[in-house]
Amino acid sequence: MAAEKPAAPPVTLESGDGVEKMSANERIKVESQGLFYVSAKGEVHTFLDEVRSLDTGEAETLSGGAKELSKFFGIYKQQARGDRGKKLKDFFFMVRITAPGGGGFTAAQWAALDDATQRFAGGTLRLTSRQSIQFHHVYGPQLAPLVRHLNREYRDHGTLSSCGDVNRNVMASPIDGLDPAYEVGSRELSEAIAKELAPKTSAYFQIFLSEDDGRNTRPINPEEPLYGALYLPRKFKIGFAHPTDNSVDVLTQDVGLVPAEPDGSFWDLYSGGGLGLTHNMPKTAALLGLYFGRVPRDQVIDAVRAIVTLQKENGERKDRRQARWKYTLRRLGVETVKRALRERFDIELADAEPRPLPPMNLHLGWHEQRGGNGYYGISVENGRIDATTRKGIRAAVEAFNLEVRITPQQDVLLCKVPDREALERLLAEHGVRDPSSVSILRANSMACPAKPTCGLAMTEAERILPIYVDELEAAGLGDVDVVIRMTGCPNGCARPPTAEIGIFGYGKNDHVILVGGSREGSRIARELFGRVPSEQMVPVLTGLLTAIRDRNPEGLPAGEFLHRADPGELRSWVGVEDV
Ligand code: SRM
Ligand code: SF4
Repeated sequence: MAAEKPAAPPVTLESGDGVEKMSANERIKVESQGLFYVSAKGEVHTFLDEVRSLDTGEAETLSGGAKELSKFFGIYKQQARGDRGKKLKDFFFMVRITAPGGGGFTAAQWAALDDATQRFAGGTLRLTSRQSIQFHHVYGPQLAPLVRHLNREYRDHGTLSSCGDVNRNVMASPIDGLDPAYEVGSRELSEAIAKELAPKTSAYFQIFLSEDDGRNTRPINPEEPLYGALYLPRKFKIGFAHPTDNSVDVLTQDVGLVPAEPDGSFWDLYSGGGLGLTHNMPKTAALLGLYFGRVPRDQVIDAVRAIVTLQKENGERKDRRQARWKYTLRRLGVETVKRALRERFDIELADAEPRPLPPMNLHLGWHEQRGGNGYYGISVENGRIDATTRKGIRAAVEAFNLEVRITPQQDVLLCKVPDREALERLLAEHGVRDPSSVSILRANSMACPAKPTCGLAMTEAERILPIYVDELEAAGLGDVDVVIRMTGCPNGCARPPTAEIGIFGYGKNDHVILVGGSREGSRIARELFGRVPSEQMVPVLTGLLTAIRDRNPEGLPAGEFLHRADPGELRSWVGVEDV
């Protein structure tokens, strides 16, 4: 038998390997001099040159090099996908904003985001699983005007670092500050971290915001004091739970923080979570964060910065599939990393018993709000706000001067509502669906965009899951309280590996089905079926939901029931032995 090939030694900043040994992405970053220049085949031009060509319609889309840099500015090059997923010659962009802690948008900010939808993005507004917003179908000439609009009307640097090899949108439980019982100050921390870890070069300003053409021919300030010229090896994610709410799925984050005291004075620190994997590549895996210990509030930002620094120095820079912190951490060893935090970065990381994780909550309907008002959660299926709901939310936000937050389940919270009845009346007049009329099955479900916009999608997700739910409801299963999450590929954007039933695409027509995640996000679900063709999906889901309802005499939560059930027996109950 042939011996297994030994793993190649990592190529990192620490290993001393030069950029020529690293991946093409690393070369693009370093040659950009702080995201300013695009180099291709010996020729160098500015990113701004490409934006100008889009403005005039001379170019339909960005070049390959610019595409990689554009992510740091919150921009994704996309292409429509037709029947059978074939890429069409219809180029556009997806633009994502940064919204730490799910926004807390003022009425004026929400109006600006809503206006952007109509003016620049073909009417699309998509809430994301990291509490942000994406605009799809942004065509070349609209790209820079959209970014400028968001900066002017929504927030300074409003799309910077929502994508790219940097820290991404920082998540925080959307009820912090609203909940009357506990306030842990996680939204302030998420804002502070977003600011601390945002890229610092002048490129974004020079490319999109400055009108001084004469000064935009070379970078004014290419320096990145924290990241350096190569930025991070990969994306980096941070999230804060609340004492009663783990909707941020805290163990799936690169750094996850759970309040250890009810006032947020101490935090349990977890690190090394991440969900993406590649089919048939066992060295990739969905992994949960590991417990490190407890940190005082005034050192949370220092601890996060220290972990980012360790990832910058030690992360793999040749093989991007091995470049996430979850792999770096396991290669270095938890004890080594903890020691570095304590000794090199002076973090007061105390050994402790972690507090139990709270469950994920949806926050739909009415809730008492700290300070007297109420907040109201509206269910938005897969985060895709249709025109009716969009108009209704806008009318309500403007009529009552509401604050808007986005949940990690892609839903909306309308906050500081002065008059509950008046709000309900106005929303009903506009045809916005009352959350109590949405089945628990549908409200719990979540899917990623997949086709037609995502270039990595293998199968459908956002467009097909509602159809499956229709059929399950029609079969009388809408009351089954189970969390189903579906994605079009194993990257895990709607977090299927921590769901009670997780589904992700495999090849053009098949799906992997995982079962047994927990409401607390404390387990990775296990694979029950490896290849379920689309035609079999409804029978398989019907079988699973029927088993949860009828073969669960103790009334265990769905994830617990599926976790404990014998896989062979579960398959036979589903009535599909082997697909
Ligand atoms: Fe994601 C890439 C959409 C949350 C793991 N994700 C993508 C891209 C940008 C595709 C691409 O690279 O070309 C998708 C855009 C599709 C489109 O047409 O809009 C995309 N990801 C999304 C969103 C919109 C899904 C949603 O249903 O809301 C979420 C946007 C979050 C945000 O606002 O920042 C989104 N992505 C996630 C999550 C969940 C989370 O962060 O809580 C994950 C799993 C957690 C993790 O990171 O491990 C996730 N996305 C990925 C990966 C796999 C990363 C990996 O380690 O392997 C990719 C591909 C990549 O990075 O190479 C990816
Ligand atoms: Fe695209 Fe895959 Fe993410 Fe879905 S999970 S949005 S298909 S990358």
